[in-house]
Amino acid sequence: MAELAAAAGLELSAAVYETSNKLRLAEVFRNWRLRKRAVVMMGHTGTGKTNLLRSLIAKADLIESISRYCRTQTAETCKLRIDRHPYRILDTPGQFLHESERYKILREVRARPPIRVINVVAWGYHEYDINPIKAIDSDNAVRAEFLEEHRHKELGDLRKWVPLLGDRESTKWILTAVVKPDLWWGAATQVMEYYRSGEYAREIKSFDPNLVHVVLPYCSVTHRFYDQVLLDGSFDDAVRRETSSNFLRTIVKLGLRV
Ligand SMILES: Nc1nc2c(ncn2[C@@H]2O[C@H](COP(=O)(O)OP(=O)(O)O)[C@@H](O)[C@H]2O)c(=O)[nH]1
Ligand SMILES: [Mg+2]
Repeated sequence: MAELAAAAGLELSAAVYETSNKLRLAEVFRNWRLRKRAVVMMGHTGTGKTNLLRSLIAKADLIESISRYCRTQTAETCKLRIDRHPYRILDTPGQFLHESERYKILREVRARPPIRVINVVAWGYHEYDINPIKAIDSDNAVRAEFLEEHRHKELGDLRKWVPLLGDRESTKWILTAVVKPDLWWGAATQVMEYYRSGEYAREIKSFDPNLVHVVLPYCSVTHRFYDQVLLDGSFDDAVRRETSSNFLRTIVKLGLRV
């Protein structure tokens, strides 16, 4: 390059050349680190993937100041820093209509291991574009059959995407974020047991017993279900702070696994 510049009659000092080389190396290294910490986000429509991503961008500040930016307005791919470490998070569309797109993304990710997954579940509290009457009864209580049906959808999803991940060699970890604890915290023991060692966990284990699967509660936003259902009062600010920082610290710990 220096020779070319000289041939073209340009003054390109060795120092400038060296610096430009270093800059390029730094860029290559940065990209490599980003690729190393690429995380794909899975979860059914209305579980809370996009809110989780937004919350991570904002809350990461709680651990350390973070420079962050989104590539697209819809935040399909977001770069952010958690505790100074860079991450690239892919927010996959969860709608039925987008299913093929979602699996296409997963196949692409699989072609470039290691795969890291943030899997968003919500104990069946999926909020999306339907008539709220299907989810909530006349006493403003959530219908048990609605929650059950949507937990079933979470399991159905899992059965489709886990086999696409490949084995433990290609998949470093799955972090299951059980979101919306502000709605179900009173039943936390039952909820966490279901995802950590119950039916949900067994489904992942049955595919590969060695997959690293970590399950943590996380509250992205305090919000009444379909703007109607009262929040669970036991999920107060202190619990929220504790669960949030635990979640972020875990991402950092897991992210450093190579
Ligand atoms: N109560 C509560 N609602 C949440 C939480 N996270 C997301 N939501 C709500 O769930 C709905 C779906 O969230 P969204 O992020 O769009 O889900 P996505 O379809 O998976 O991307 C929205 O109405 C959110 O306000 C949470 O932690 N707590
Ligand atoms: Mg979304």
